[in-house]
Amino acid sequence: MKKIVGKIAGLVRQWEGPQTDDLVLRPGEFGLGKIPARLTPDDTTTMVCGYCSTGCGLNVHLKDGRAINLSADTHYPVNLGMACPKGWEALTPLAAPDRATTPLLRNETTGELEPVDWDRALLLFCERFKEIKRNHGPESVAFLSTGQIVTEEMAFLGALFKFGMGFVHCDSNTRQCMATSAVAYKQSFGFDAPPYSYNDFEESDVLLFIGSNPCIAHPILWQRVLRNRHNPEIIVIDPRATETAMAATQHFAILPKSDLVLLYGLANILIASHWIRRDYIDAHTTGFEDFANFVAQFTPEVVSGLTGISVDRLWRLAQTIGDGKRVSFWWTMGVNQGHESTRTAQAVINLALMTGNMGRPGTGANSITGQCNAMGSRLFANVTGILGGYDFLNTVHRKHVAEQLRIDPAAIPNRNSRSYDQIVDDIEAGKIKGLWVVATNASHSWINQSRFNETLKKLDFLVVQDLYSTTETARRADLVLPAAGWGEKEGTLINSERRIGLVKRVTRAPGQALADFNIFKLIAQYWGCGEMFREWSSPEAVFQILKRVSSGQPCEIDGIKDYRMLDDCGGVQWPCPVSIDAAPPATERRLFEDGRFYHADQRARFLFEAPRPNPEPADVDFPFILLTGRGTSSQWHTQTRTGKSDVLRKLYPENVYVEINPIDAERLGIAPNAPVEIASRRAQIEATAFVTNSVQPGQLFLPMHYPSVNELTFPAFDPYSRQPSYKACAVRLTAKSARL
Ligand SMILES: Nc1nc2c(c(=O)[nH]1)N[C@H]1C(S)=C(S)[C@@H](COP(=O)(O)OP(=O)(O)OC[C@H]3O[C@@H](n4cnc5c(=O)[nH]c(N)nc54)[C@H](O)[C@@H]3O)O[C@H]1N2
Ligand SMILES: Nc1nc2c(c(=O)[nH]1)N[C@H]1C(S)=C(S)[C@@H](COP(=O)(O)OP(=O)(O)OC[C@H]3O[C@@H](n4cnc5c(=O)[nH]c(N)nc54)[C@H](O)[C@@H]3O)O[C@H]1N2
Ligand code: SF4
Ligand SMILES: [Mo]
Repeated sequence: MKKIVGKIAGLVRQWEGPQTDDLVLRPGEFGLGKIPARLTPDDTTTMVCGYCSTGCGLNVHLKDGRAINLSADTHYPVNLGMACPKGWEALTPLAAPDRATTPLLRNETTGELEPVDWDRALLLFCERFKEIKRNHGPESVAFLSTGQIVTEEMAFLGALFKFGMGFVHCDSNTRQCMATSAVAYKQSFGFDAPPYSYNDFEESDVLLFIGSNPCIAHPILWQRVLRNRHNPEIIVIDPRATETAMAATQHFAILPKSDLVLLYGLANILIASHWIRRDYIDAHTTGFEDFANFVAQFTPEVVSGLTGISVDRLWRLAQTIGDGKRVSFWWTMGVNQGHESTRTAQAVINLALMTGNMGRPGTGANSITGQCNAMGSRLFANVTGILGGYDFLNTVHRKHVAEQLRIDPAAIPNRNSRSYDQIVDDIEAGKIKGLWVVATNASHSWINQSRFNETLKKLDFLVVQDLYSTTETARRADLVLPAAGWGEKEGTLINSERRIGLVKRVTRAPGQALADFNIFKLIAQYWGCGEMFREWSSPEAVFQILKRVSSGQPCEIDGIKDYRMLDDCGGVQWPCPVSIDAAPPATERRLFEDGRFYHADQRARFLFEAPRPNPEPADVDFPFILLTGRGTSSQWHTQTRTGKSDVLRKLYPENVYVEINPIDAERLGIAPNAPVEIASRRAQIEATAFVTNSVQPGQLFLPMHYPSVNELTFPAFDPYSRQPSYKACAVRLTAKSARL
């Protein structure tokens, strides 16, 4: 063991690199890979942004081989020279003083986190998790990870944990975000496949945004909408008059969580009015007759009563869809975060199928992803499916992947992992005793936060791997592993239109922080399964493994030769089989142009189910419905990164504020900017009143970026995707009582 440890200490030093001012980026290489030889140390290179799923290309300006500045890339096919404030400021958070620069271990006597070296940290990591496994079995340790590390790291983490370390249960923040889209697509199309390319924003003559606020959450995608030359009808379905709703041609301020009823009602009008494409339905789908019979009960009168939209406006909306030649349907968290979200997403898909708005330019049932690599985590993280979109329950799949990875098929679990909420339940029940949290700040972002944080106390060992030692989750850890961030390591990210883009190492991580990739490599060695991952030597080597594994799958990427090709092409969309005719592959591609879906019969399914009431409706004691979501384009989630930029901090309110309709404010004697209290059945928090017509009477909105917000939320989950319903719980609002 000693010999291995000595060797590994050497490896750590090697990966850290000397702590001098040497070049990070040398001519002829980037990070550990290759760049065009023309690059000089004071030149500019390009890479994709590491915040949202838009996946903008950024120019990185170098001095002496290190990044000193960023600007938007005018040639990248995604953003065409534009970037949002987070992108422009992406380097700043890397230099924050609270970066974790050494591993930190909790001193059991003082209770403080104290620096230790990597060797001690890794020995302890393995010792503690092995001890838990020995005493409680392979289901007693879990990890929670992310949609915000590169695909190669996600794949490594999932393979290491399940095949190498022999555990079963893991999930990621993608559950909070994209699980609904993944399940909905899989059931309807036969594979988790968002069909569009960004060009569709520009090609539509009608665009519907359902529970989606791109002006704030995907501002560069909104710029693509503004480039549309067809004078499009832009329809927003959102209880709030968001920035996007205000820019739309029609806004439907539906009652929260009434989307399913609305979408079934629209289907009913479209069918009754023959505004459907019978030829498309007959040729490419199954289940339409049953669906048509089912939606007949959703008459405009019934739907109007349940959604708050007048019968006239329902007709107008249906007609706009029916008259449209190229209609695209876009949805985001207003749909995905709900108690019946999978069926709601499928109700959107059904509208696109029945009107034949699929596979043609400017059409599609299009879920917009959230995090920079949520799509990577859906297909390549080894969490909900085996690497490359395979199924853990399928013997043939397990055997195939094992062959491709050259491992024993018995190393691949033959059952699915517990989902995030079930992992939390298992911790509470004492079944899961060890937890490893990688690149997510669960203590802030998980629903019904106080219970989550209480539950963490039941763990025997909590490891947090993050850029910062100060996150709400890291502060609760027994062991903190310091990670390098975006720009300090390399790999690929997959954006909302399935485009695989490249991230490069353009600056050095501080102190002893290591790329997640190298942390996983070290853990494999210390755990004793290093041999299994011998081929996983660098991110690009893993990329080659993922090409091999996913070959023949809908998400295949065999035709992407190497990182250099990604760099030259401005990213490449999947699928990209070796046989792809264009070289380099066409800049923008959409799926299902031939009407063939991924089910065995090549037909898409109409899936539906009776709507169910919101599990926590407003009542006499808690008369408001609380909506939550993104506040400004300068804030990112739990603010661990965006909160570190002076520039971004100037662009949003420092303290938590709540949007209140003027009618409610007046009734409750709440003046603009006055302090208020918001209480749910779980907690009470304070906020500043933002009196605005953007929310309807009886509703409140809190941005998710402030740590107290999830103390209020109610833990309801969609039964199919297990995605939390963050956007609707019952609360009470009062003016803050004057201090005595
Ligand atoms: N600036 C910024 N951009 C981001 C992020 C960020 O943190 N900051 N996060 C990224 C991530 S991970 C994600 S997932 C995306 C999220 O992107 P979006 O989903 O667009 O953002 P949200 O604000 O969460 O939710 C969208 C809208 O859903 C509405 N809504 C609430 N309840 C309902 C309902 O019952 N029905 C309907 N139809 N609408 C409802 C809300 O009012 C809100 O305006 O943004 C990504 N982009
Ligand atoms: N009320 C409410 N709650 C919500 C939502 C909502 O709409 N309303 N939205 C949900 C959604 S859609 C999402 S996606 C989640 C997001 O929730 P989180 O994932 O918890 O939010 P982030 O702040 O993005 O946390 C990412 C963490 O990873 C760290 N990190 C960044 N890069 C790296 C890296 O390369 N390596 C490592 N090791 N660490 C890294 C960051 O410092 C940060 O601590 O929040 C969910 N929570
Ligand atoms: S829109 Fe998204 S990908 Fe583009 S610069 Fe902003 S955060 Fe980065
Ligand atoms: Mo998300």
